[in-house]
Amino acid sequence: MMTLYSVRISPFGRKIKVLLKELGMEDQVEVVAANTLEDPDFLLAANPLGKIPVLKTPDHGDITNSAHIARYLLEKAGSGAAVSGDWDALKLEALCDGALESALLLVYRKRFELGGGDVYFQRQADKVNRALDRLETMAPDFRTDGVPSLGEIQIIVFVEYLAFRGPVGDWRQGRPNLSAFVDAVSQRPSFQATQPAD
Ligand SMILES: N[C@@H](CCC(=O)N[C@@H](CS)C(=O)NCC(=O)O)C(=O)O
Repeated sequence: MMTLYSVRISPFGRKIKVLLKELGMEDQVEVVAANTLEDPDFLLAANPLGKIPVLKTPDHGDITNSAHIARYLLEKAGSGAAVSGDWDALKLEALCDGALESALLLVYRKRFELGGGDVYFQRQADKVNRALDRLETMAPDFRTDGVPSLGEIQIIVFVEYLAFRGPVGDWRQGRPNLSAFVDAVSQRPSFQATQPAD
């Protein structure tokens, strides 16, 4: 049994939880809550950056960074894995992860009541909105049937985090194709069972 450090609200952790469900590997991983704000010793021992998710593995120790954890799980699932991690999927994953990093900075700004830095934070909001605009242009090519790719998983995780925390307003505004894709795919049990919550 492997251990995943995460919490329900974490979008990077949610990527891994959805992936585990879609790969049918959920029973191989126990999820242990880690509150990053408290910097618990067990988390810092596994990841000096104090970030989640972390996956404790029998063969490669503590793997940090959700993209690497995803790669590890896809490798374990083997060539017949239900979820695609091809280059298109990896590029989409990177776009959504990068936009999420910016969204998190905006959320942390509010939480820690950081004054100043307007130009810097506006740049973060611009990154989020440009990523959404790019996804809108790509959306007609996304599949709405079958198991989503790793990148498609992270699109759902990204926009549902935006909807939950609201750092940049309504992501749906002016993005009908992306909205249609999200409405169709987010109905899957893997997403329904991992909805963001505090
Ligand atoms: N690139 C990392 C980002 C991880 C990340 O930023 N996680 C957030 C929670 S969603 C975190 O741990 N934040 C606490 C902190 O930055 O101290 C990944 O993909 O795993």
